[in-house]
Amino acid sequence: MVTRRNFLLGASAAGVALSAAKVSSVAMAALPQIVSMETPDTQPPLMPENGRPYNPVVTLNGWTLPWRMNNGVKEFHLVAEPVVREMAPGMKAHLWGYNGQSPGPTIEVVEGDRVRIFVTNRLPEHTSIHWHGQRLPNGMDGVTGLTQAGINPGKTFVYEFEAKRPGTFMYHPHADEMTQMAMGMMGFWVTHPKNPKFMAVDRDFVFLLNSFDIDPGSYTPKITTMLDFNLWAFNSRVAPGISPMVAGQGDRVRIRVGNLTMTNHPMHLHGHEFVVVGTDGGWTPPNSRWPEVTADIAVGQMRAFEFIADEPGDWAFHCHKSHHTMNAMGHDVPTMIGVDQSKLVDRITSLIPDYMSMGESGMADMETMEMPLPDNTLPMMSGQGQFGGIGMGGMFTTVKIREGLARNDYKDPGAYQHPVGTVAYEMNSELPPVQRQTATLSGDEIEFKARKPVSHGEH
Ligand SMILES: [Cu+2]
Repeated sequence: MVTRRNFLLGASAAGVALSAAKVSSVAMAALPQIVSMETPDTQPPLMPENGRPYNPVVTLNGWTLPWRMNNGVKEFHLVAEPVVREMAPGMKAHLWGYNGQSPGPTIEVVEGDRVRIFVTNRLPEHTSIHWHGQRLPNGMDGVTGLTQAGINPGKTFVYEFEAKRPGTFMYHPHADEMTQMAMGMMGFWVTHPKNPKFMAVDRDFVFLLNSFDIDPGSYTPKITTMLDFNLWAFNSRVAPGISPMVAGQGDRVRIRVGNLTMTNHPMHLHGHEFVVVGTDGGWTPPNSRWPEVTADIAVGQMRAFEFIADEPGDWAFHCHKSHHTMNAMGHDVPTMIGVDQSKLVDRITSLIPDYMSMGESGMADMETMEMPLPDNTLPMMSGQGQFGGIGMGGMFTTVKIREGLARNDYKDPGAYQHPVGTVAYEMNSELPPVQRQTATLSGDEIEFKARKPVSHGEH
């Protein structure tokens, strides 16, 4: 893990190395130290040690990039490079990202800051960075060919502009986007308001929605996939690998989400209502907000939700498209509910001994089934809660609300301890007999059997 202290020490150490190695002092002095992250764990908020004060965000399964101050300019160094990202324990993906991870680090600045970003390309092809949603000079907008030349492999470009508008932003390449975004190149950007009291919250979580198509048993995403992705992720992590968002009871919580997938995601919070306080255009005026429990986020959009975490518990927060809460294995599985597969299994297992039938009474058996999976493949619906299998993968995590949490305590408090009498329970009594409509087939009438089409290309 890299701390700000390490970063600053590293920065001064670079100055020492410089005279020893006799590298061009101009070149070395111009480039800030490269700070990299080795773990996909959620890092604690980066408290600003210089510059204007602000209330830092917490990046889900991510971190914030430290900066150095250079004559009043905040200098950051992003390195586009191949990375190995653990998407959940048991599965690593070979992606492209920034500074050791995909997504890259969150960049946090304050309204009015002068920002200089050095972008070094260690990829095998040219790249660029587009600062999605920012007001900036046209030549800093990062569109290869249109506003700048591509950053060739081994080269470093400098972007410089004033962070004018406070709000929620993203960064991503505008060069061979189909490849570079499918490989995981993206990051979050927050411009904090000049007045830290403006819309202050107790906890401010950020993450990007992204998606990958990685065949079971393989490591590298298929970059030509247009819609039929099989790993739906928050910040290149999938359930059960996504950190919980931890909050104290009564905290005002903000969750900022950017969507860099190819489809919309109706994000749904359990147990609370939220309001959308921010969009791509900035903060929404209070009189334009209304309560929601689900808000759709279209492709390329950002949304900021806020709510008072007043109900303790482990509350689900997930995309409401149910195939987005499942992991790889492919979704091209025919619906077999009610189809007797026993004779089929006998016949196939004589050819393929490992064959297993699926889905005769729904897919819930996938939550616990020990399938013979290829290496580096996550079960479709894993994740255990205190009452058993959660049956979710993909875009799923929890908001864990606890009484009396310290203000800066973000560690997983474990499973919620429910007060006595507040958990749904099984009823033990004689049930009235079940009345079912009976089929009245006779003679050569044929029962109609329908099977769902297996393609879901239209998201
Ligand atoms: Cu979704």
